[in-house]
Amino acid sequence: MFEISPSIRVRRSPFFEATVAAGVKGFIPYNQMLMPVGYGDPEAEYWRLINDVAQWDVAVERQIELSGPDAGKLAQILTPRDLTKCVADQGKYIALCNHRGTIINDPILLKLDEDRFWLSIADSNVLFWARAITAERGLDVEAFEADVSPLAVQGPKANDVIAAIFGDWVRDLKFFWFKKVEIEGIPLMLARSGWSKQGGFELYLMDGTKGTALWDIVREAGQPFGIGPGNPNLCERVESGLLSWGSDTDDDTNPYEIGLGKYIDLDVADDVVGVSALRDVNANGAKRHQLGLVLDGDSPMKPHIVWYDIVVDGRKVGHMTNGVWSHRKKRNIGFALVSRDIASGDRVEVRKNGAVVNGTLCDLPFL
Ligand code: THG
Repeated sequence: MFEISPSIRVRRSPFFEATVAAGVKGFIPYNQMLMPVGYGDPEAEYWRLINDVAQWDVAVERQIELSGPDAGKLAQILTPRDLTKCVADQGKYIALCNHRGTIINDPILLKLDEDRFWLSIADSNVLFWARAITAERGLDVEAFEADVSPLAVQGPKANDVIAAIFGDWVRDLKFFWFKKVEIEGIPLMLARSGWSKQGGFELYLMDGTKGTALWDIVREAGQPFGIGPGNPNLCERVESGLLSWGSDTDDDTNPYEIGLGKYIDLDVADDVVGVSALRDVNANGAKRHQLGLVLDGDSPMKPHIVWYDIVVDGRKVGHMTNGVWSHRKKRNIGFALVSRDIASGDRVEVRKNGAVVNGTLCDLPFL
């Protein structure tokens, strides 16, 4: 076995000690931090998310703050999603694209005020990008990393847990909206959000010294509802069709290929990074599209660590970008990123480490 050597290069989450105390069994690197990936019983953790409620350390979704008179202008330049109707206390799922229209991150944007935003980022360096664009465009904005760390509470009983802590008003919080709250002196931004389709909240901890205290408050409040530790759940997110940037995307993926076209507004101003490339893609049609894939057979597959080739009639047509045994569909399922001429319903071959497995393409989500 290997171990991760302690180092400043691999930053620990404010919830690190609490996850160790909860029995975390492994981590993956994400945004140069450690993200917990399991507590020893993956299937129990899955069913807890589906039937009850789980708490996840997702501090790796770092917060890049944009602050200053041009912060709103910068936010709009960074994304081809129209932000004119986004108001304070509201969040939006956005794509960040480069000048070629390639998606380089898919953060949640939180609008704190007219001149203050957070980008809650996926696994790539948005701080460098935001600072570069700020300088190139001569904007009056500071971009920096805020001391803010999300703790997700996900599952059908998340409403009950969060209401037990903060009161019943939380049940009316709208999706991606958030509110500043405090519990036992711990400052938080409470948002209805999270990377599952089972419902829930994210508690954005605004004081990195209080991670264990917050973790324990949630754990205590969650006891009557069967709460337990978990992490962003591969099986649930694949069943639900949620994108993992950097796993399901490559260096040439644009938002239209992966079902994010609905978050692209082509009539944003011409100075929005990537919009002119995206207008071309939209006019000419994307080369690839993302579909679901159900493999034949009923023995659970191993986790995916490379993209598998997808072949039709001897022709390579794309890749299977993830794969997992679905506990609800009782089949191995995954996402396919394939040529546009390949459609839902088509039979395909997946080439896995020399072996061939057949499967059928379908629409997403699976459930
Ligand atoms: N939490 C926080 N930040 C994050 C993530 C997170 N940043 C990176 C990454 N995860 C962002 N990815 C997603 C992807 C999808 C959704 C949320 C975060 C999501 N999508 C809904 C859907 O697809 O149905 C609705 C989106 C909409 O229509 O507006 O919720 O997990 N803090």
